[in-house]
Amino acid sequence: MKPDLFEAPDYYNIDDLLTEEHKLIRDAARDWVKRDVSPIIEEAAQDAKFPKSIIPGLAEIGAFGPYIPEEYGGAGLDQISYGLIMQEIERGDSGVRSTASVQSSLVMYPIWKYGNEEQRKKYLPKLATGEWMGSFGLTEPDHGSNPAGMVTNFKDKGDHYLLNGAKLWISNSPFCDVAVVWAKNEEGRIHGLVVERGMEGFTTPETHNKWSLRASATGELIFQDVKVPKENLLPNKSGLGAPLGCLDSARYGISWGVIGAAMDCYDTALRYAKERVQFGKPIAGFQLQQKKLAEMITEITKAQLLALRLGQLKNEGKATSAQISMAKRNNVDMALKIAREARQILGGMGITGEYSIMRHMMNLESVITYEGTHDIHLLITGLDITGENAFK
Ligand code: TGC
Ligand code: FAD
Repeated sequence: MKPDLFEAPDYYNIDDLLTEEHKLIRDAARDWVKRDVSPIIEEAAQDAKFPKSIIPGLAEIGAFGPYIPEEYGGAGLDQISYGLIMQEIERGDSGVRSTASVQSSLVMYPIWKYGNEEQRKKYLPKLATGEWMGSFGLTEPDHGSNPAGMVTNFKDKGDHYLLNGAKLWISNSPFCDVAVVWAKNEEGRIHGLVVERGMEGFTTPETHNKWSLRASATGELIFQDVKVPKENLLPNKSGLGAPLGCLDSARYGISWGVIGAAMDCYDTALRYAKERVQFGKPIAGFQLQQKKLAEMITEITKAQLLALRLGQLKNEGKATSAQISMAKRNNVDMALKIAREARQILGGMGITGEYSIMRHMMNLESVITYEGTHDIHLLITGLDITGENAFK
């Protein structure tokens, strides 16, 4: 892969709207990605292996629990800092950002918000350092967009719960130490349980042959009569709103993250267009290529402003789930379209691993599907503005 020459576009001087702390945190993450992710990520993706060597670095830049209070090992940062860290990591690779999203928003967040003090103290510090890695089991083979239909269930056996079922498409599953699993009790009410590796009957087979998110490990969580201690149930929230609350936090992070992938594609395509000569001049001098590049920077700028405003609302505790859906949907779509256009600017070179664009493009095909598909987020906006439910 070519050396990482990334220069971040900031067409509307958005840096002026950030605090010095935001910029320091962002720049530290940016430097780390350049130093520790860019040199290894293409090979990891080609080999379809999550590069575990980067786990300590992710912890060091605050990517595990950026907004979790420091008393539990988190970085105690605000929501804009969280977004900026996700942006920088996904500039490197969406699969690496996935690992951080899952650890922070889908594992640490529910333990922090829905767990008791003992659970917080037991799990959060180790998750913050990356000593333990987590996964989040909501999706099932027959229940993806409609998690309310889940069949994974647990029964009260007096001194423990007995858990049965299977989760599919689970990021980090093959190597997770703990899994936050959503399952129904005997009354059909959804609860979160922390399942630990080593519990008898709990297995995590890897899903192979993905063309997308190849540097992220994806797999199943299978529960066959797993005895889960009663103290592993998250006591402070139940019902579908509990996992969906975690998704709000992760979807918010994605709305920033994908800006990073888009910026990398744009920056690569702009540099290439200025250097690549055809018909006697750089291809950047042809109107057709300028149209692509001009539209890319316009869309990136709009997405940056959307994410920043959403971050301000999140900091004030005012962001609605529907606002988060709009940003996730818009920004992922923006990034995927930019990746496709940028790849064309590189011609044949665009399909090779010499450049990051094709990898971003393939990754974003997952990002537009997970955490609620492009369609589901449109229906969430539709319901919010009309009051009419078009899901069912
Ligand atoms: P519905 O009746 O609308 O809601 C049930 C209860 O949940 C509440 N609620 C929310 N709470 C918090 N945040 C949200 N975003 C919420 N949306 C709804 C709602 O108020 C209600 O509460 P209550 O107290 O009245 O019971 O539920 P529904 O069954 O009609 O479904 C709605 C729908 C379709 C929007 C929802 O099921 C959905 O979002 N589906 C998409 C599923 C999804 O996003 N799965 C993601 C799995 S995890 C993942 O992909 C990780 S990838 C990670 C990575 O690698 O980065
Ligand atoms: P379906 O729900 O079967 O949808 C198929 C198509 O039908 C989609 O186009 C969808 O938009 C459309 N559709 C569905 N319902 C409607 C409707 N009402 N109206 C109109 N169209 C509709 N899940 C986890 O729990 N944890 C994870 O860590 C995790 N990581 C993932 C990692 C990867 C790489 C991938 C690909 C997925 C991951 N997922 C995870 C699962 C992900 O959240 C689901 O794939 C996603 O929610 C969609 O579910 P599905 O794949 O079953 O598709």
